[in-house]
Amino acid sequence: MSNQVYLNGQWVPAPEARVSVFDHGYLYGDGVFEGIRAYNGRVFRLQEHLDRLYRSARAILLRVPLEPGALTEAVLETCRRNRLEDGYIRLVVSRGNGDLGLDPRRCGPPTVVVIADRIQLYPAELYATGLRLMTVATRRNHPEALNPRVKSLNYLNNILAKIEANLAGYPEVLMLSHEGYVVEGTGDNVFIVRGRALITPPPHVGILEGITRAAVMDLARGMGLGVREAVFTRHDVWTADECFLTGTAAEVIPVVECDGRVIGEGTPGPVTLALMQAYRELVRREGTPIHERATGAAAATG
Ligand code: PXG
Repeated sequence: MSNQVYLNGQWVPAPEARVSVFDHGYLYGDGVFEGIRAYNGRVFRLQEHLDRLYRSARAILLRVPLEPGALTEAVLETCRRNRLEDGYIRLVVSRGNGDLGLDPRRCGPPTVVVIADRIQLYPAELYATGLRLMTVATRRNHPEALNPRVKSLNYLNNILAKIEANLAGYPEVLMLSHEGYVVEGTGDNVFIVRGRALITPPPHVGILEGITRAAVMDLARGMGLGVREAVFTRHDVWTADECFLTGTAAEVIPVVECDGRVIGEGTPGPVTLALMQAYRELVRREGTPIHERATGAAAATG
């Protein structure tokens, strides 16, 4: 049976899940999305992902045509119909069908899509050896142009950075803000470690407020580590004790080199390893159950 995709209130087989070429999501990248993980029959931080989707939509004056309860159910039902217990969920809301002009007032109802599928992971050995990164010339969007806090369908900025990564033979890269501060990867947040403290860029400098980032900050505080949001430069990455990236797809992944400079000992450090482990335990413990559990066994939502 082919994958069942939620499209505007109905589930349709993947090959028939089509949107119009007049959809402003297609014509202009006019819309918002979320990438969500399911682990062990539970959707991790579903509420936080939906909250971020509604915030992104609000920022671009896009009305999500479903209430949060109905959208939650659409996500869970898409998982059930695809027998998804572990995998990746893509939620997309675009401006809908319009004409060839830019004016969003000419668009029909927004298009809502939920896809539940397998996940493409980084190779396991990268978690053991750590990533080698470089910084790229393509700057992250200026927050007063397209704010990176909006998880919009317009990822061209990040795709250009990814192309630089591909051309240079790197699996991921670090992007800088227009002012030259380190902000994030193309699809991950960045942390540096100094002693027993984590430092990660603050939202206002122009980052996506990652759900994984927030979870890792909480875990770190629970482990007695310092956690600080502050701007930093490439120099701070090169001279950090440790560095790692966080994201729904990547989880917590060590970084051992940046721009040819070896970070710390050149192997994943103790703080990073502890957080990787704590995060793996967290995702298996928490989440919104995909199936109702008759026993009501203590499955925390979140
Ligand atoms: N920054 C950016 C720019 C992102 O797109 C993150 C940080 C991490 O956020 P979460 O909430 O996932 O912890 C993201 C999310 C991919 C892919 O295929 C990754 C994202 C989005 C779409 C695709 O790697 N990243």
